Amino acid sequence: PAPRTVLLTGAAGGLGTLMRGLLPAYGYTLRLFDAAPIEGEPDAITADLADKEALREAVRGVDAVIHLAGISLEASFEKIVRSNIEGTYNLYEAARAEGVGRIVFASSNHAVGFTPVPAGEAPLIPVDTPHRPDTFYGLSKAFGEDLAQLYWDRHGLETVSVRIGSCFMEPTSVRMLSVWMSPGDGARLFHAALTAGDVGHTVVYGSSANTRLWWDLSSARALGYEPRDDSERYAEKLLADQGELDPGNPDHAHLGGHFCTSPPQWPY
Ligand code: NAI
Ligand code: 15L
Repeated sequence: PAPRTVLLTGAAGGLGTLMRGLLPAYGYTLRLFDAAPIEGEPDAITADLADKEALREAVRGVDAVIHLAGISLEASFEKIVRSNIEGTYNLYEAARAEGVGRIVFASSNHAVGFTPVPAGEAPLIPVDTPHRPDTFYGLSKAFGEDLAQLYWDRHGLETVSVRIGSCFMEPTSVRMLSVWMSPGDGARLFHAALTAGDVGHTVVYGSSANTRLWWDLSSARALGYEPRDDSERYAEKLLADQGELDPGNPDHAHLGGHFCTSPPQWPY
């Protein structure tokens, strides 16, 4: 049966807020979880991923989890370990113990961020390209993908790991012309990840059908994902402002962009 009640961790964040707006139209009832309180949502669970009891209660009775909570930029190794590595482990343990069948894990392009941008006619980057994290942040996403594989092989808990590109209202850089995922396509992809049959542990890239795409969307399409957007409609203005990417510029040479050279820091 299709999942109906879904725990959304990281519900107070940017992507969580977008998905709170879009996913109910697909028929989901969302249970919200975040360390930060969410205005206007008195039923949201305000707790940290370190709180194992709160996580057990949060996952009890849900059909699936969309796991967005965590540090979403670079931070000290200690902070990343606490929120993204131990936090994701705590979520998986709670889900296993409560018999939850599936998790959709917000991985990131930064798990493979040091992969060179495909030049010219070179093939798109496949999902089985080796992990090449560009930060401790990207390393924690590589860990999350491996944790998901372990929980599938060992415990039969399914995961779709979505290596999200950049999911914001609009692309704001020339790099984002390649990696942008529109919020509408994000909701379409999460819905496909929740409803596809027998996913085991499947890794997909999360982006729209961009003209300048760098990676292969076929594993996402195999889940039933049909992206409708293409960043190309923003290209003229962004290219006029910023110019084409320069492969000789280290900020432009890899999938992870400036995360490879001067990663933006988590502010807390
Ligand atoms: P965000 O930083 O806006 O939201 C993250 C949320 O997680 C925040 O509300 C924060 O309070 C919560 N959080 C952090 N540590 C926590 C902890 N220990 N316990 C409980 N809650 C905690 O990030 P955004 O952009 O919404 O991203 C959501 C997820 O998707 C993150 O895991 C991020 O790494 C991933 N992602 C997002 C991309 C994007 O384009 N927005 C791209 C690639 C991955
Ligand atoms: C990410 O993983 C970040 O969470 C998000 O804020 C963006 O920076 C995105 O990657 C990106 O690569 O643009």
